[in-house]
Amino acid sequence: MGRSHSRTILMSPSGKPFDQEKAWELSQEDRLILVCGRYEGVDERVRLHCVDEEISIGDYVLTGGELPAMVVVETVARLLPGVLGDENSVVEESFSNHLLEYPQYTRPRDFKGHKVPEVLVSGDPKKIQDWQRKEALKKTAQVRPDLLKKTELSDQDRVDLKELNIG
Ligand code: 4GS
Repeated sequence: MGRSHSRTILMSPSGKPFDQEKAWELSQEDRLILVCGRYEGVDERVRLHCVDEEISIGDYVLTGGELPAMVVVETVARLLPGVLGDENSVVEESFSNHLLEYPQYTRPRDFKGHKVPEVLVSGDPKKIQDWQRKEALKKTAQVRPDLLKKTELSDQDRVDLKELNIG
């Protein structure tokens, strides 16, 4: 395989916040080297001369960078071809960029009187898709309105958001 290009990343609270966009970017690399400090930060010379960039998984302090590294590995790995069973699911996911997941339902259709929404058992894929998109918009608007600023909204999305009295 020869010496493929690699990117060396230091896991550190002073790094750039890790997000899905960064995960997509890293998934394009031939290889990643994730450097984890333990207890203290790493030697400044390592940080300055051996590391391409610093990444943080969030504003809190852990004992070591191992768990942050695993978070990066898990997030990036599932974007690589062949890791998830269905390649399309990751692509579909990228269409709902910056939206939270719509509610999921499985069997049974009636759980202690709580029914699966009628539209989901309608067998109409277009109707189901529209419902899921609208629910994702609703959920995001309610719990993470900040994310919506980055979402690519269709005309229908804007109509739906207005209707929900949030947009
Ligand atoms: C994080 C973080 C972290 C900081 C490593 C104290 C040991 C520890 N790394 N995102 N020294 N948050 N690292 O807490 O990435």
